[in-house]
Formats: sequence, C-alpha cells, structure tokens
Amino acid sequence: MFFFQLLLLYFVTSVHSQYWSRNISELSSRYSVVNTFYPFLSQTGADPWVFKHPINNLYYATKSTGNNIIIWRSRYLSTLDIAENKVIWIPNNTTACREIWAPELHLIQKKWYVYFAATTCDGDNAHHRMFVLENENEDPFAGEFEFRGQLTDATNKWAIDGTVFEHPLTNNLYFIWSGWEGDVDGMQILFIAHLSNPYTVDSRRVEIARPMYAWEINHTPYVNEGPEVIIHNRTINLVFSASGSWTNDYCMGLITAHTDADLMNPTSWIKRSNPILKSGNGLFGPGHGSLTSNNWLIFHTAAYNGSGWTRQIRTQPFQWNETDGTPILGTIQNPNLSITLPPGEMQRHRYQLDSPTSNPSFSIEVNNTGWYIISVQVRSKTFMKDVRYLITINRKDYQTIDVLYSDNWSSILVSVECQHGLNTVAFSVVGAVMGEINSIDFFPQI
Ligand SMILES: *[C@@H]1O[C@H](CO)[C@@H](O)[C@H](O)[C@H]1NC(C)=O
Ligand SMILES: *[C@@H]1O[C@H](CO)[C@@H](O)[C@H](O)[C@H]1NC(C)=O
Ligand SMILES: *[C@@H]1O[C@H](CO)[C@@H](O)[C@H](O)[C@H]1NC(C)=O
Ligand SMILES: *[C@@H]1O[C@H](CO)[C@@H](O)[C@H](O)[C@H]1NC(C)=O
Ligand SMILES: *[C@@H]1O[C@H](CO)[C@@H](O)[C@H](O)[C@H]1NC(C)=O
Ligand SMILES: *[C@@H]1O[C@H](CO)[C@@H](O)[C@H](O)[C@H]1NC(C)=O
Ligand SMILES: *[C@@H]1O[C@H](CO)[C@@H](O)[C@H](O)[C@H]1NC(C)=O
Ligand SMILES: *[C@@H]1O[C@H](CO)[C@@H](O)[C@H](O)[C@H]1NC(C)=O
Ligand SMILES: CC(=O)N[C@H]1CO[C@H](CO)[C@@H](O)[C@@H]1O
Repeated sequence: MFFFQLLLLYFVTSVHSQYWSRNISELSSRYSVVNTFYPFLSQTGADPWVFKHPINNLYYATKSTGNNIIIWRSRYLSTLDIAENKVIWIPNNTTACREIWAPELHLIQKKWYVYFAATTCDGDNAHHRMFVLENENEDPFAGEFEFRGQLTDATNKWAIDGTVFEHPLTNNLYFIWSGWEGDVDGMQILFIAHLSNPYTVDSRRVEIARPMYAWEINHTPYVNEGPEVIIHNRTINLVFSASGSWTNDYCMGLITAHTDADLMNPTSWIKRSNPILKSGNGLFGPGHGSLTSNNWLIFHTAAYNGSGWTRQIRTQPFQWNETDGTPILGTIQNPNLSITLPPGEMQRHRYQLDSPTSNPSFSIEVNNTGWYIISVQVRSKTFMKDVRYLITINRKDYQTIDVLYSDNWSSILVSVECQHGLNTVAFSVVGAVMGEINSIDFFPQI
C-alpha cells in the first residue's frame, strides 16, 4: 500500500514539476464581483433547443448529438452545459435509425413530446423523416418516452427540423418542417400541416416559404430550415435559417403571420426581405436559433472561419418590437466581451489575468466547503488543433478538459469541490498543442 502511495506521489510530482517550479507570484488571487458572463454555452453540438418551463421556471434543453436523444435541465441558462442530463431515447427502429437531427422537447396539453429527424440504418440522407416520442409524466426526467412513430402528411417526402405550436386563439396544433417538394435534393422548403393530435397530421402539406432572396440562394442546394415559432401579441413569428448550414453564410430570417389569418393559406405568411441575424464580430454562420419566453436566443455558429459543420452553441438576449410584435435579434455579440447574466443567476468572482497565460494558477478563498463552478475562458493557439488542460486543486490531479479549436475565446464549465480556506486551482497544458487562458469565473454550484 505504502509503495503504491509513493509511486503515485512520484507520478504526480513529475507531471507537475514544470508548474510547481514556476514563480509563485504568478498565482492570481485578485477577483472582481461581476454579474456578467461570456455569452457562450457549449463547445459541441448544433441545433440547440431550449424551453423555459412556465411553472417551475427550469430551462429544458436538447441539441443534435447524432445517435441518441439527450435532454438537459438547469435552473440557470448559463450553466446548461454541465446541468443534469439524461439519454431519453436510443434508436431501435429501422426507419428511425441514424443521423438523428434537431430534436425539440415540447410540453403540449400536459404531456411531453420530442420531435426529431432520423434516417434509415443505411444512413442515406434521402430517407430522413420526422418522428415523435411521447412521455405522459409531468416530469420528463421521470417516466418513459414512448416511440409514437413517424409524423408525416400523405406525400411522405423528405422531412427534417420539425416544430410544433398551438394557436393561441383557436388551440389548433400545427406542424412546420423543412422538406423537399419531390424525391431529390435541390431545395429545402418550409411546409405546414394541421395536427389532430401531437403525433398525427390530418391535413395536406402547404408550402409557407422557399429560398428566393440573394442571401438564401448563395449556395446549392438552396435551404430554408430550422423553423421555430414564437408568438408575441397578435404576431406568429416563424424564425428560420437560410443558406448552406455548412458555410459562413448561414443566417437567420423571419416569416410572420397574423393570429387572425388562415395559417393553411400560403399568402398569410410574409417573409422579411433581409436576414435578422448574420455573421459578425468575427463569428460566422449563426443559425438554428431557439427563442425562450424570457427573451434569450440560443443558436449555433461555426467554431471558426470556414469550419463547416463544426459548430458551437451561443446565447444572447433579444428584444421585441412592440409595434409589430417581431423579435429584434440585433447583431452577434462580440465574443470577447461579457454581457449581463439572465436575471436571477448567481453573480461570479472573475479572476482576470493581466494577459492571456498558458499555465495559470489561481488562489481561491472560499468560506464554505462545497461544490463550485469554474467557467474557464480559454482557447487553443494552434489552428484546427484541440488543446488538453489538466486541472489540479491543491496539487492533486482533478480533471482534464478538452478545448476544441475556435477562432475566438470559448468557455468550459467545470464543477469543483473546494475546501474552506485557500484553494490553489492550477491549469496546465498536456501535450504539444498550446493553449491560453484569459480569465476564470468562480461561483457556487446550486
Ligand atoms: C517573479 O516574477 C516577478 C514578476 O513577474 C519578477 O519581478 C520576479 O523577478 C520573479 N522572481 C523570480 C525568482 O523569477
Ligand atoms: C424500443 O425501445 C423501447 C424502450 O426504449 C421499447 O419499449 C420498444 O419495445 C423497443 N422497440 C423495439 C422494436 O425493439
Ligand atoms: C418503426 O417505425 C415505423 C414508422 O413509424 C413503424 O411503422 C414500425 O412499426 C416501427 N417498427 C417497430 C419494430 O417498432
Ligand atoms: C405585447 O405583449 C406583451 C406581453 O407579452 C405586453 O407586455 C405588451 O404590452 C403587448 N404589446 C402590445 C402592443 O399589445
Ligand atoms: C478578440 O480579441 C482578440 C485578441 O485580443 C482580437 O484579436 C480579436 O480581434 C477580438 N475580436 C473581436 C471580435 O473584437
Ligand atoms: C475567412 O476566411 C476566408 C477564406 O480563408 C478569408 O478570405 C476571409 O478574409 C476570412 N474572414 C475573416 C473575417 O477573417
Ligand atoms: C418596428 O416595427 C415597425 C412596424 O413594422 C417598423 O416601422 C419599425 O422600424 C420597427 N422598429 C425596429 C426597431 O425594428
Ligand atoms: C467570506 O466571508 C467574509 C465575511 O463574511 C466576506 O467578507 C468575504 O467576502 C467572503 N469571501 C468570499 C470569497 O466569499
Ligand atoms: C482571440 C482570437 O483569436 N480572436 C479571433 C476571433 O475571430 C476573428 C475572426 O476569425 C479573428 O480575427 C480573431 O483573431
């Protein structure tokens, strides 16, 4: 036993000799109390969906993971990435087998539904169709999600990115998705159909919109996709994404209809001639946005200039135009600047380094032994290479984190247990790819 402890001690000290021999004055212990955060949610994933529960106020979220469906729930939007989560479905049907895309979790008439796209076991994109899961439990983390099968109109054509909404005046349910007119790719059109219940279409499909403006048809195939509905006053807002999702030009557009209009009549839906969110501030290809009832937009961007389908998840607040009931998304926030946290979130202690540092350490005083969250503002310094960091707490190995390459600073949340008194939290690069850290935010995990 003693031998193994010695061996372990030898191993730990040799790994860290580089760090521990450094000038201890680099230990940072100055912090400021802030109520801001860097508006970044996750290093991985795409097609985020976030729903704020109107009664318990928790955020419920999901995103494309590819081969299963996971849901998250969190008291705070900013900490969703390390919140409680659960795999709620693993494919076991040959028609809904692979390439599981853009799941959404909806609460409809007191039951939970997940809508998602999937293709057959051969992985052929042409076989993507929409499917539904149902959970009757009022808590989606309890109970089972049952497979309710495919959701389609009589044409049974290619379909992805389906979303559902209940009309605020008539209580009719509608399904909107991105589909092909025929059986070959070339153009993704937004269609609507009426539902008789959350997993049954009882109308024909009607085209709402197709790519037509220059910013929608600058790459082939032409794309309108990622529809999401948010209703404000008398306006049904259909926020969608256009242009190639694999390009820097991916962006978000808006289509509106009045609540008194016949939603199955295509002329009721008017597309705005300009995008409502596009590349900016060194970030590219914003799309597939989800808008919450407390006015936060959650969306993905390319991880770096030209990264294609390598994407990150971000958030920022939006406003309402009270004259016409449409959302104002503004411009993409500068990723270098922190923004005010959503109301009610924990304030943080921000340890800001004088300049970005490869292997910083922080002396953190806590009054109560317990669990805390560290949000690390970090980046890889080598193009297209990911950097691995080892975190030690009081010289003990704690955890490694992998920071995916991106053009700008990103954030990673780490959950740590700290003791009453001073805690030395040190970050050191593992391997040949260099990274650097600009700041850390520290706050209790509750
Ligand atoms: C430690 O760092 C400080 C500030 O960077 C510097 O002034 C000092 O000379 C360093 N001491 C040693 C022993 O390297
Ligand atoms: C798929 O899995 C669910 C439970 O996750 C089960 O109820 C169902 O019978 C399975 N279906 C098939 C075809 O195996
Ligand atoms: C798989 O899903 C299809 C489409 O909903 C359905 O017709 C079929 O019965 C399902 N197969 C199994 C084994 O559950
Ligand atoms: C629109 O609805 C919001 C609440 O959703 C309300 O505060 C606002 O006064 C309404 N505006 C108009 C012009 O009716
Ligand atoms: C972010 O900061 C970096 C390093 O200071 C700078 O190169 C970059 O231009 C900044 N990005 C934006 C969008 O201001
Ligand atoms: C993005 O990359 C393209 C192609 O490499 C380059 O022409 C362009 O200047 C880059 N844009 C920015 C803002 O760095
Ligand atoms: C709000 O909507 C009105 C009516 O469509 C429009 O004239 C005005 O420019 C909009 N304001 C903003 C800030 O977008
Ligand atoms: C610890 O408690 C003292 C006394 O209440 C307070 O002044 C100090 O800010 C606290 N420190 C931290 C890190 O919260
Ligand atoms: C810190 C950093 O790497 N910033 C980059 C953010 O992205 C823009 C656009 O790609 C780059 O020009 C910056 O250097």
